[in-house]
Amino acid sequence: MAVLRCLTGTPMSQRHSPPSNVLATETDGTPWWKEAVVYQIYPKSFNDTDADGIGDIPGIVEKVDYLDELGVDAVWLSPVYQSPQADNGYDISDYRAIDDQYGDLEDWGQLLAELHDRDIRLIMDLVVNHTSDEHEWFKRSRRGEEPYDDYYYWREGDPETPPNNWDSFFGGSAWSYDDEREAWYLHLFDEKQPDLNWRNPAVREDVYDMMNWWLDRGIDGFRMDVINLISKTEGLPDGDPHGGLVGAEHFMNGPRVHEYFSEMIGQTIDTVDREIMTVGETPGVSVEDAREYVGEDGDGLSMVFQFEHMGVGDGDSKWDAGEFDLVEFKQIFERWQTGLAADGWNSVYLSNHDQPRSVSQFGNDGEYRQESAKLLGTFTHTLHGTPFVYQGEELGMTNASFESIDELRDVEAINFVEEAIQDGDAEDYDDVRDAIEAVARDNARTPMQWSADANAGFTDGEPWLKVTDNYADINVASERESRDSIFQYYRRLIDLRHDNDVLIYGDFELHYPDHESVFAYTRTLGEDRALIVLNWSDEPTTVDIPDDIPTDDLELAIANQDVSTGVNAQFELQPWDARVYLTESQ
Ligand code: ISL
Repeated sequence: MAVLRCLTGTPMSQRHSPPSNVLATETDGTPWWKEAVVYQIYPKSFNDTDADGIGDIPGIVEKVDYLDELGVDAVWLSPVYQSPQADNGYDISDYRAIDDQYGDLEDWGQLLAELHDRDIRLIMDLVVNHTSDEHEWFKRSRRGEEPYDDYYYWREGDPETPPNNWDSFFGGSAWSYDDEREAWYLHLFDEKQPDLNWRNPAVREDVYDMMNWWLDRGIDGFRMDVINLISKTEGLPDGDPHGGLVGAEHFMNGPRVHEYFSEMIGQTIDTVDREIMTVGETPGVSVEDAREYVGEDGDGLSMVFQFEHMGVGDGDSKWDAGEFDLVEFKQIFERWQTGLAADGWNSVYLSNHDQPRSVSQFGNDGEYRQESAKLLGTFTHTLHGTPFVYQGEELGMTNASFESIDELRDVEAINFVEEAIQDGDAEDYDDVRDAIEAVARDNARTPMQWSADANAGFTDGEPWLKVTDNYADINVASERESRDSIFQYYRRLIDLRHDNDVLIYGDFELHYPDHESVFAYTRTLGEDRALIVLNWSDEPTTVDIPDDIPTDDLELAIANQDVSTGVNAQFELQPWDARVYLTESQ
């Protein structure tokens, strides 16, 4: 692992005055983010210190030692900027201010300092495909004021007929009519999230200025929200109406996306003297697209979040979650692991604030919750790429139960229920409850479970979204106490990854591609090898060890159940068995 040091007062930026609290990597030429484990914080649900039922930045500061104890190297902080909260902060009305509910810039500065004191980096969320409709730019744009009149996609025409047939990600048309300007505006998400017009150079310049403003404050990177949606096909033509999100071919990985990315990186990240991490959130991206974003001759992003594995088994819509198919899941990972090995870098994740809880989606959150949560962690920490842990994943937090629509908070989920009832697909909430409890984003957003105290120790007030019922059993306090807990296992996994370059840089090779429940792979780096064997199922299974897996010098490094340390001719695997073997020399 690269050693980190805290630099104070050393000029780091080529542009302006030096940020006062910057972490630099001892220069061995390796970008720090390749060796890092990143922890995502969803601030609204992390820790509340002022009893308003909403998490806040002082609440995160209070828990910085917890992050340090877990051993993570960086925090990705979901948006804390000023926002009307139509989409929990992904609708920003001022990029340079902290929302009152979270604190202020001083609190934020303290958070950065506390993290950096512990050699933990801070990645900020960058949401620039759209702003809030309450952003100054939009307010002026809707009045037709120069130079903002062309900052968004405006189209005049019949107020009854949207300019094209594009869908919004959150249901309904991607267009809303604005009475003030007497024109339609485009919003790929909520109507309170108008899309910025990236074709306008002034928009791009304003975005880059804002990014530089944050870089000058000493941050370590950006997670870039739906960044591959920023370029739209010229003329905004109708999309193919059959299947999927209508219009996607005109706004995902659009015609000028590479130009915008290179320009953005060139004018922001590249002007900074320290290593900055960027992770682009890129729905609908293929390995080939990704290589162009992150490869050596690519646009300069460090890595992207791809979504292929998250939708395995889904029907036409995300609400139509089908049977998980491990063989397909393995094929997807093999493609990404090998596809970005020589040129590029992967991100590895199974959960975030938009997805159900990973142990509920990919594991067994009942009888085998402990084992399967540990298996999923073993998986994400032993692949090529930077692992991301979403808050509560390290405790094996599960999906929630929502008795009625009144308990939901997410605009996407509420729209879905309302539309289903309106369209006659459901009579009432109960008809769609299963879909909500399987996939709604609110599942991931329930308050972090700190203890068995009231409201899971998250707040002394009324939580903005209800706490999951199982908090008395699943919480940080109890996980910390038990040696065998999921939390302690995550700590060991993170250490193991830090201590073994083969787990970071090793080439990936898949074994048993057609096996329906065993996911096994080797990572190889020079003489060093790691063998990872996972039984992704509720059933015990035995597999012969094929000749292409060299086992003579392998030793067990970590396992989620009691197993003997050596490797015999067969693996006898318990349900959700997870093992990592390493060559002895390591
Ligand atoms: O969650 C989704 C719908 O089920 C995804 O399609 C999600 O909307 C998409 O991944 C983009 O997500 C990001 O941008 C959205 C915001 O709501 C999400 O929270 C954010 O992660 C708009 O800013």
